[in-house]
Amino acid sequence: MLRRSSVAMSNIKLYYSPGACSLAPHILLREADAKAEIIKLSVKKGFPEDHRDLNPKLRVPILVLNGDTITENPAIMTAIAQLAPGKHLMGETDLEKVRVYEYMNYLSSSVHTQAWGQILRPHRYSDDEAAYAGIKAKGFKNLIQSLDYVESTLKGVHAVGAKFTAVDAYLYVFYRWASSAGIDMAAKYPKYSSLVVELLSRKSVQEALKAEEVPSFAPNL
Ligand SMILES: N[C@@H](CCC(=O)N[C@@H](CS)C(=O)NCC(=O)O)C(=O)O
Repeated sequence: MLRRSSVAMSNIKLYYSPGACSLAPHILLREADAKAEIIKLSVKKGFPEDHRDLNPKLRVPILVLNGDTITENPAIMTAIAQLAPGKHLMGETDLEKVRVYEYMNYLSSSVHTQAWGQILRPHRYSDDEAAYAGIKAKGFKNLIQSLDYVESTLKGVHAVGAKFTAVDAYLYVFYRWASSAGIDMAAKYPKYSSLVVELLSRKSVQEALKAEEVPSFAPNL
């Protein structure tokens, strides 16, 4: 899919899987108003073998920027933010930038890899199938702990500073997943839910959801 853009002369491809963590850089590309090809690569049943060369780690998102392949959400979102420096998508002040990296690394490691990895992919934590139920249960506890933590950090509408940053887009991914897992996000996490209400008012988010054909999990506040 191609879009018009103010970001000149870059050749950008983003490989995504619907509703996966790749939704965050997808939203960010649209916030950056970048002309990009958004390519669906569903990993629901595992990473497709015929695309192994794209990323030997067998994961999406994958950003190909002027021929360079970039993986890992924090790196990809940094690269996208650099396309539109005036938008300060990684924060504006020095401290905001530090906070953005602090948050993104937490989301990528403790929340995604640890909690959600335990819940969705317990086989990564043990070869013993009998251990899976315990690993999933611990993952769920880790998830609740991380959602509580996120709620405690939200002071204004946005996660870092007074404006939208990449962290907001990333937080939306985990909000959707938690909602789909049956957690009553609106009741338990009102500040996180207010952030999602703000995100859903953004054209970038609506366009990304539409393109990926996934539901918004809009909170009923
Ligand atoms: N650390 C990577 C994690 C990427 C990741 O785990 N992506 C998932 C989708 S949310 C995936 O591609 N899973 C495919 C699989 O596990 O087979 C990042 O932050 O980009």
